[in-house]
Amino acid sequence: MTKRRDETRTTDTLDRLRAEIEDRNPAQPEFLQAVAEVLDTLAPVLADRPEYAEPGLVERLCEPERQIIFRVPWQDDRGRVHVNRGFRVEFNSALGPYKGGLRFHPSVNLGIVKFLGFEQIFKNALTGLGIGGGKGGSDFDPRGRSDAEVMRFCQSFMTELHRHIGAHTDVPAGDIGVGGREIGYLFGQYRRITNRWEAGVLTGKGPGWGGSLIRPEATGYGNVLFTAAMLRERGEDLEGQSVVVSGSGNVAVHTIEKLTALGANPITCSDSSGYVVDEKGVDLDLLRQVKEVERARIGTYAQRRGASARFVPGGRVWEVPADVALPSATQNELDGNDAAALIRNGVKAVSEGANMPATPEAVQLFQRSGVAFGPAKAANAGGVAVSALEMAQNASRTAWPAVRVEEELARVMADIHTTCRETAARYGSPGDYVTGANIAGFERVAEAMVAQGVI
Ligand code: NDP
Ligand code: 2IT
Repeated sequence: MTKRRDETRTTDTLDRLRAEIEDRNPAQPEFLQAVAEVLDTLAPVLADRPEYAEPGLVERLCEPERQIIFRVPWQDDRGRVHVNRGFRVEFNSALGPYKGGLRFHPSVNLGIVKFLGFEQIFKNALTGLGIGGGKGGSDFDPRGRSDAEVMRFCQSFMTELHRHIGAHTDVPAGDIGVGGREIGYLFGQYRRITNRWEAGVLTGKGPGWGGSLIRPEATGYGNVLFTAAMLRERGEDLEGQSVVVSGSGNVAVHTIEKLTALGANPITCSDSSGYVVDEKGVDLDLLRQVKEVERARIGTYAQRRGASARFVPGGRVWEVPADVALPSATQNELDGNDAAALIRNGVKAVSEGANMPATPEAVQLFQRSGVAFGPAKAANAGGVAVSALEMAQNASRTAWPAVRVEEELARVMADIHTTCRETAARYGSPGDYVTGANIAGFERVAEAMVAQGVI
């Protein structure tokens, strides 16, 4: 009874706080969405642990420690000057150096970077590997740019960013539009400016110069392992299940690879031009040739694949019936209508490879319909977990074999799955991975923030 009263009181406090945050951060809908999704689940833990409900703790958690915005001028191949905007939001370092990727996409703005940095705090806490939360990027559009243009952009971006980062301060990595090529150019410029071979300043490096094996694979592999763990709780496994995957970048490709290895049948992939459905299962070699080697559009896959594949311009993969759905492209790519279509078609599990791909309405529909739902903070934490393992290898000047990294990744994902389940059950929401992930991540950060005082 008292507990319920405490919970009502904390819910009122959280509602007030949410209104204040909305006032203070206008025109940042994605950030406000990410904050609301977390605050909506914290009432039970704040009622249970009064020290975390102390005035100011949640407010501090929702305000970045530091936000850096800078000009990024660069010249294209014809000598024309372009001016982009660069961002790094250093959100929370209670558990370790700021850690999180860089996104290069025309849609990037401060609100997007803040939403991603906020998510990263909880995700990184869930890994248990001692990393704080941050994110960065630019509204630069790499599409159609030559390697030389991308290199000049990365060099200009790092010319400013270098003064803010470091192996013990802030460690960026990749995200949308930033993969091995970009990390290479960024690392080269950092090394040149600082005259330091400081491998631990960036993760996602090439395996010959400080990168960890399995880092490129880790996010997609991790999400598939998390999905398999959710299915196991229901007495099922992935073998023979049909899977709709969105996206065709780093996360999607390695999701498809692991699904195939485990005997599942990934039947779709997509990009912003539309999607491909391939009845025989996506041909990974062809997909990589089209997207990674040629950097072409996804329709090219269907043109070359033959009768089993069809390109649907402008469509969304969620209209294709499947047992499992793994959104792996971008935020808010799966809305209430998409969720309803998936549920109508009998989907059993949905797990977020991308960050915040399902809208709040979609998440609610899945949960109400008894679909197993893996939230991004837990399900896609494999990427940043292996980034932390890359930092460990760099610090000890060693390189682990792929099997060791894969074993560690599997251990971390299993641990996150168990932690989310146990936490959800402890707070009265058994099977609710959203509540489990938010509260478990929050507890770890809150404990460190309380111990370290008001800073
Ligand atoms: P990539 O750049 O490799 O691939 C992104 C894919 O998503 C492309 O197919 C792209 O299509 C599509 N996409 C991007 N933006 C949009 C958009 N606005 N509308 C429609 N499609 C879009 O990125 P990643 O695979 O690395 O990242 C995918 C998601 O996974 C992101 O949400 C990212 O934050 C998240 N993530 C990534 C991790 C990593 O380790 N890389 C770790 C954890 C999460 P197009 O080329 O047409 O734009
Ligand atoms: O969203 C993410 O977790 C990432 N883009 C990976 C971050 C990292 O530092 O590896």
